[in-house]
Amino acid sequence: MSRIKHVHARRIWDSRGRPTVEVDIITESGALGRGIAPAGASRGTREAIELRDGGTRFGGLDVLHAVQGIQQEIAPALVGLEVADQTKLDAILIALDGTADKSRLGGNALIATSLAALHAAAAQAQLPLWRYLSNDRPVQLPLPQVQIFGGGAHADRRVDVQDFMVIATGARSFVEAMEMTAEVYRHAGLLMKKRGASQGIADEGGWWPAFAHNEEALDVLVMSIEAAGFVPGQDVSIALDIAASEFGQNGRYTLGLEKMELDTDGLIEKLLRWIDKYPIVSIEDPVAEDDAKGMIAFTNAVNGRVQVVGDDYLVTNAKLVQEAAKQKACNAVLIKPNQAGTITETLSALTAAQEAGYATIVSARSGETEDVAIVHLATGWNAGQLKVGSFARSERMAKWNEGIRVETTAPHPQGFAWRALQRI
Ligand code: 2PG
Ligand code: MG
Repeated sequence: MSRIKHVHARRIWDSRGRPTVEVDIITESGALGRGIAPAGASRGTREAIELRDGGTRFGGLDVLHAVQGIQQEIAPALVGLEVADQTKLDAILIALDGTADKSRLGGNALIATSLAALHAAAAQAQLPLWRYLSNDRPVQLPLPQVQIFGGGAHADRRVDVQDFMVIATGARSFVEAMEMTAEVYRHAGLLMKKRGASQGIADEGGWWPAFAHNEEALDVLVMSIEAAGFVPGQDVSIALDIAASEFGQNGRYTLGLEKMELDTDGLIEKLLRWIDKYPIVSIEDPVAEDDAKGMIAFTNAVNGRVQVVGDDYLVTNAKLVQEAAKQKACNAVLIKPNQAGTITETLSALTAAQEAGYATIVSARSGETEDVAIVHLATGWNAGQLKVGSFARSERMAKWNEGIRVETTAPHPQGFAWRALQRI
């Protein structure tokens, strides 16, 4: 147990070269915790609001007001507080901000502070974060979802679907999942080059695909899995983030690549055809965040055959998860700490999901940093799954490598959540 002595905030830079907030919290006995806010590009409208300065500097994205708010308002309120009392600390942050969407002090300021306190508490307890969070319950390393092609808002809408990902469903350890993914990623790159479809790398490290239509990405993904020597659907399966809010609202969806406009039923039919044709095990945001009817219809139509993940639709919000569970919309939730704004609210969304029998996937954002906290949250909270982006660029690899460290350093978690998808 130790009290907070210093709270220090600064502006640093994220993986897109944009400003973001970093907070250091130091306890009276000298333990240090550091939290960094990530940033999304395809954001749900109900997420905690990022406080950005506006104006022309750095495209209006500077965070000096958020940093100032931490120094002038948050720091004085936290100094002297017991660092391990996360619930109280987060309640103070929420009350200080005083808005429903965290727009006054900023969700970015709040999550960086909340995470810094969590790290400081773990450091104070002299435990790795995952172990501190596990509270001595048996927990497992998460099953990774890894992006191979980036599209949507992460690649200038070169393809409509945002994330074409793989899940190493045949892996029996985190290390093995990484080995299998590395081979698929490498072969996908070689195949893209051969087809003249390689245009570099998208925001999360996935190949930037010059494909003629969305299905070509699925075809090449299956070919990459085979070229890597794996059986699609057994060893390695496909997960998609459609991120449909980016190309549809009011029940109308415009697929730019296919020059096609679909209504909700049309989009659902298309996705169901993909599920029949390709080894797909997980689909995120299949319809837009305003399309509750569509989400219920899709979840009902797939009837447990695939994981249906709410991201923009549920924005890491316990109430929205509970409502969705009542309506039978989705059967899984993406958990992004900065959508909620504090660690306590993030954990309540995860708990609400676990109580509803939903699968949970802790996720990074498209704008990331060297911060590896999400790997520890996914493990320590026993989330079952982890989504980080692709298998390139150090802001992504830092997370995968941290998972390898957790798995190979004693004392270990109790194995690897290779059955995570079977819970659906
Ligand atoms: C998502 C994330 C990560 P962003 O939609 O799931 O891929 O993207 O951080 O841009 O919201
Ligand atoms: Mg998403």
